[in-house]
Amino acid sequence: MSIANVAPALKPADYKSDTTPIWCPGCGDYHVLLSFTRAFARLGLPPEEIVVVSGIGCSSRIPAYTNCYGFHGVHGRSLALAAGLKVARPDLTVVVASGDGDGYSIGGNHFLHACRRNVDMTYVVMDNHIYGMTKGQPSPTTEPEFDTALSPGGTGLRPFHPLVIALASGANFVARCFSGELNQTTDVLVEAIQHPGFSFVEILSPCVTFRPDERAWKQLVHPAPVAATNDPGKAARRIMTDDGFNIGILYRGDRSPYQPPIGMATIDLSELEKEFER
Ligand SMILES: Cc1ncc(C[n+]2csc(CCOP(=O)(O)OP(=O)(O)O)c2C)c(N)n1
Ligand code: SF4
Ligand SMILES: [Mg+2]
Repeated sequence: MSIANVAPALKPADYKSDTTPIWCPGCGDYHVLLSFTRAFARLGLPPEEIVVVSGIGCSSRIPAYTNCYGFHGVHGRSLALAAGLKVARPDLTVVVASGDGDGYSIGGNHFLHACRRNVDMTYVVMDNHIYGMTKGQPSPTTEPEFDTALSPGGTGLRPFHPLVIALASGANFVARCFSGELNQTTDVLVEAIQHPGFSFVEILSPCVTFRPDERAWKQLVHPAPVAATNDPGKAARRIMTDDGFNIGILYRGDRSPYQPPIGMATIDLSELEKEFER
């Protein structure tokens, strides 16, 4: 093989766009972006074969900061968009980025059905237990006693348990990460992208502006004490009873990914374009 034919290896910087992130200094999402670019480089995927899809929120700004194809969609609808894209273009690697408000509140119903459908894509939720972009309203993962001017005395509401909900709904890969653990988050993303079917990765990513208390997460996280299982019952029991801070791959399933029904008309994208032009 001639050396001239060997494509140079891509580096994480090759997946970054020229757009400078406008996240607050210290926001956990900076590290999530780094994990994305490192994972893409490790997988050696050409940027034009990756699509990063998102909804709305600070976390959902991430497609603009990568050099891949991107779609900054409407609030809570990223999964519907991404599923359609992956079914039409199975050759592309589809990674969806969301936040706890975008993904579990307005997009909650789509989350359930995306897990159930098991389309081969990776769903990353940057969970900071708050609506960061709109200045600190409680989200479905905010602690009931979290007391602010926007939720005086706390909401008193039991938080949502995204990992158990994902498992019960049929996600084929479930992991929890912490943005500050860059190497581990990169390793998990590489596996999540490679795993067939719907992979769900919840990344605890502190909002230093509206949840300065989350700086303490760095001291609270610890590696999951047991290896990932392929038994959803066992995984659910472990996740239900853990302290919410064990990180790593918690479930690797073996369901076959969604395949469009045999005989389904193939989509002629040029025809679709003509429809839009009318
Ligand atoms: C239909 C609609 N409703 C409400 C909003 C306002 N809004 C923008 S971002 C957001 C919450 C984002 O929270 P989260 O997904 O947790 O992202 P974060 O900013 O914390 O990363 C809301 C309610 C909107 N843009 N569109
Ligand atoms: S408001 Fe919070 S989530 Fe948004 S950029 Fe600032 S620190 Fe990050
Ligand atoms: Mg949030």
